[in-house]
Amino acid sequence: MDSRGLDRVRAPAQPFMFAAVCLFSVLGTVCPLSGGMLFPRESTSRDVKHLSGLWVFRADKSPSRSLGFEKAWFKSRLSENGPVIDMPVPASYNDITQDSSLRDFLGWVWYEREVVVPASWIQNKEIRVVLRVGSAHYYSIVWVNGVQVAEHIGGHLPFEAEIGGLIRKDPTRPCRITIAVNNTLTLETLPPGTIQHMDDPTMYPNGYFVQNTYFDFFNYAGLHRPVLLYTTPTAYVDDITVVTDFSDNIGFVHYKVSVQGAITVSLKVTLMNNDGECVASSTEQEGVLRVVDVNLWWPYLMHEKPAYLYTLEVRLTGDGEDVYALPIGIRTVEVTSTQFLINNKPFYFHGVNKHEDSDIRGKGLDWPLIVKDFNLLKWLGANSFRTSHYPYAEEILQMCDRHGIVVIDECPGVGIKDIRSFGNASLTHHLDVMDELVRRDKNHPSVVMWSVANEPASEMPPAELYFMTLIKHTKALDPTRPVTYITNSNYARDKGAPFVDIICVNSYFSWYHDPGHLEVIPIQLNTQFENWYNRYQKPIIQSEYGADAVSGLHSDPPMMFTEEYQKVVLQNYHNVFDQKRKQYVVGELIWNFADFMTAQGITRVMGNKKGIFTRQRQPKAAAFILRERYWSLANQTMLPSWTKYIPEHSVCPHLQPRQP
Ligand code: BDP
Repeated sequence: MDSRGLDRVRAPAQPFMFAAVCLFSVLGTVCPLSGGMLFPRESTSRDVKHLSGLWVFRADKSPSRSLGFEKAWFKSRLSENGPVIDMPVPASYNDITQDSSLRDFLGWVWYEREVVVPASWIQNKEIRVVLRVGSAHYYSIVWVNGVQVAEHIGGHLPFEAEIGGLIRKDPTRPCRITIAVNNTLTLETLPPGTIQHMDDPTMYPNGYFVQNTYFDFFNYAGLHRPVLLYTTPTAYVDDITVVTDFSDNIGFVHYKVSVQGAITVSLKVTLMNNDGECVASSTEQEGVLRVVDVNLWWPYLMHEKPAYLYTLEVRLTGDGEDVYALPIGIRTVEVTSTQFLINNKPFYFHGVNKHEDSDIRGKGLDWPLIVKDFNLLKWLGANSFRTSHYPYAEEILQMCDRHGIVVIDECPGVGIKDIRSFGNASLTHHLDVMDELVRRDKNHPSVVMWSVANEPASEMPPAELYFMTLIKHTKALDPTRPVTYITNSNYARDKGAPFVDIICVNSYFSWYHDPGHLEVIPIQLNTQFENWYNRYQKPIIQSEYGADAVSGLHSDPPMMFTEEYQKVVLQNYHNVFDQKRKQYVVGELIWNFADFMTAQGITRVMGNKKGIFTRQRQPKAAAFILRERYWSLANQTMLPSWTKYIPEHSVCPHLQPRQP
């Protein structure tokens, strides 16, 4: 099958930049990509036009999957060269129809949408019109009125193209946007996968092939996040980088603004508090703003007023004017040999691992689901989550900033199991993805750590150079945040652990090991922690643990797959966490927040059932265990100054405020 470019030869790895750990060198080195990727926001100088809704769609089911390119489907309306169906955007296409061949489709699908562009955008040649795709899984090519404007590899990060010139060429016709998306995964994509051709005619139909993957979630595909058009003046604010710090009651906002299209740059940078009052300002493109009586950004449940956000408004003046307002939080992050510190105070992660996953929508961004999930996180008393196993939508990180939910931001380096995925081409792509991820997420106060991979084969010999390179590169991009990857390998054979700042370990005692034997958990978990700590003297997060439970399945005494068994697994883990968190364990993240869809297989019953909520977000028994625990942890770890807090919906006695 034609994977069109997924196997193309790539340029050699770019030289690494080792930044000195000093804030100004940070600002000088973050993101070697050309151009910024600021989230599109409306302002007095910028319009945003959302293209969410119904698009026209066709999967290219031709044997080679390349009919669309042979017949140039992008040159005219899709409906003119074959049958089309309605397809909502954003959404995965897989679960939208009754057609299993579309659910399990491999290859190119085609989306199209015609847009009427406001006349003012056409007439005013002093504005840029930018087409932005929030994410398209996995490899995509974009045309506007038949002309290719963008190509992007990678399924979880945004990309853009300036299309003003093109749409002005023929202002009388609507602007036709065509996007072809291919979900094929290869040994060099992130995540990796392989295509297996089944050539035995006695067993499989002619031309039969399957996609093999090495990760445990359904490879949903399509236009997963919003597609939109936005405008900027031709002289515009292209990027902003912010690094924050504080001393006593003074906050410091180190910022750098990058401007494009202006001959001379004249700027006004204003920092506003959340009442809209100016607290500091400057006219320099790069500098430090001093904030007296600073309100720090604190995690949820750590402080009376968590998630305090300021607004950094950048106003470019001169021939035209551009205004961009970036929400920022002032906080610091630091790691010692036994602690994770936020604003110099010990922070204990009591949270979850998630997936972007729900009925019908698959991995499509859905506001009701996002808000429901945040309500559940807060109900649970969770203060954090990991974006297992790929970057989540920016809209979700913005919610984290606003609600004080701390994030371990993971790149899609999941399932790196085959030795061929440790080659130069894979590494180069992995470095590129980290560049894109840091460029997009560097200014989120909620993001406190980068995870470069999940459970790679980190005991294989090439893993040492691979992870050393990757982690050093990520630290050079952003020396202000710790970097890790998630391991399930043997502590003594793990090749990348010397380079991480924090050890993140996944383990499934009494599930994948010693199934049914709950009694082994205390000893095995204790041994796990002691081994890792004694060898590396770095703080440890239990980044995954859990057990499948089919909602409504019961057994006492507990048996695997029942709600009781899931509960008891958790309780056994918690007893050990309570001993070790007094020493060097700095977090516990349950696997998983909610049940989620996987490929079909003999160990999965309509998906992975390790959720403490069902896929429809209803609680299993384990959710109540975790809720009690998280609120009790919150009451033990919140700052002493905070004594007035009474949680809403509180029913448990331990939720009462602590006495001074
Ligand atoms: C872990 C993986 C996660 C799986 C989980 C499981 O990191 O993606 O879903 O196992 O098997 O090892 O439930």
